[in-house]
Amino acid sequence: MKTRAAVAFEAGKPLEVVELDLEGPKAGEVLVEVMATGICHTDAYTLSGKDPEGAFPAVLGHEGAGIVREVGPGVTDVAVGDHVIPLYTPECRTCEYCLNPKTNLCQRIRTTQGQGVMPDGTSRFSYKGEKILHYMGTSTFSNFTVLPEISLAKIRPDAPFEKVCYVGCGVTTGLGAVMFTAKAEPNCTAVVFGLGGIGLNVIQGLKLIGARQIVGVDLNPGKVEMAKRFGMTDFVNPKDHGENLVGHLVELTGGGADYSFECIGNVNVMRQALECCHKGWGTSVIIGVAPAGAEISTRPFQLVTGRNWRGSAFGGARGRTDVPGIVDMYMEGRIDIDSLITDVMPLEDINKGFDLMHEGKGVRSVVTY
Ligand code: NAD
Ligand code: DAO
Ligand code: ZN
Repeated sequence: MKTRAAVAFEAGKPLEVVELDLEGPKAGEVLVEVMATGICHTDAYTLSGKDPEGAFPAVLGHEGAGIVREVGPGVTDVAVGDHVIPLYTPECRTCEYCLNPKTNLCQRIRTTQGQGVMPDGTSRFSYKGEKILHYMGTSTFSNFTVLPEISLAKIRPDAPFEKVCYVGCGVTTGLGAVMFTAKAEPNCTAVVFGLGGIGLNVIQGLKLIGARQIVGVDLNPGKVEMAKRFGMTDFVNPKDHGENLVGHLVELTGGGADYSFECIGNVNVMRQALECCHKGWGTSVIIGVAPAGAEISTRPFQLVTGRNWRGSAFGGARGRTDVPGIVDMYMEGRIDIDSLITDVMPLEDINKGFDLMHEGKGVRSVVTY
């Protein structure tokens, strides 16, 4: 079949909207009509050419929602007509990782997904006879895409695609870092570094679990209003505190935060996030993706004296198990997604969505097909 797609032909160049050839699903695979997709920093990072795993030409996009249109042989867990969210972190439920409750990093298709191909080692996309690669196992910048069955979360049919696509990455990453990775408790104190599309979802996760104090840290005071609306209790601009930012945060939280979250991808901030945690028990969760090759540092005594450093991918969520519940939370009005989707555009304008992100305008742009 044919599908309209925004293709990354080369690193550092705008996406080109073209018509691709798409082969149907093979064994264990599913054809999905993508109805909406968010544009995330990770797509921009890969497009920039800085992602060591980035390969071209490829169909990027990993934050989508859509409808199952065809299933390949042996597919049992989804059926034609089901509404689904593609998962860049799959959940096979049988690999060593899925069987270990300490991780969500299913490894069933890790190697081929990283190479931009389906589990059988081939791509379903092509253009004028040349192979086009998949991306993160999802490729949601195509109106139709093929995914392994284990990379799909089935969701309720009344959820609006142009909102719940954001659950495919940003919402789950933020809420999950609080609920699944940190397992933060009611009445805790927390510091959130970076009040963008991820940090705001961390804040709403903290509010949801009943955190007592939620301190937001950002260089941009323009982020304050939205962050307050989501539950931030105190705002700190690093520019106002120079070298004493950590000391100020420790004082503000009465001895250090129970939890901190780095939602930027800056290794210097990661250090501040660890060091503003409470001696004896404070846990800092790294969510931001730092540039390739960057390294973190601190004095080991920070850890000897009881602070903990953690990392979180996709919020520690197991996609097929946890994502439907997060969609339910939105539909029940327990979390806000609408305010975070600040621009909606057709596929033809997808490069404008990337421009808005680079300019720091809005929170999330969504493409509807
Ligand atoms: P964003 O650009 O929307 O937000 C970043 C915020 O940080 C901005 O408000 C900016 O003003 C602020 N900021 C920048 N430098 C700062 C500094 N030195 N001190 C304080 N504030 C500063 O980005 P986002 O979409 O929220 O993504 C955040 C990070 O999370 C990115 O690195 C992204 O790649 C990563 N991410 C990780 C996962 C995961 O599973 N771990 C998933 C999605 C995204
Ligand atoms: O090595 O098992 C693995 C997969 C790691 C994927 C982690 C992805 C999280 C960070 C990227 C942000 C995605 C938008
Ligand atoms: Zn698995």
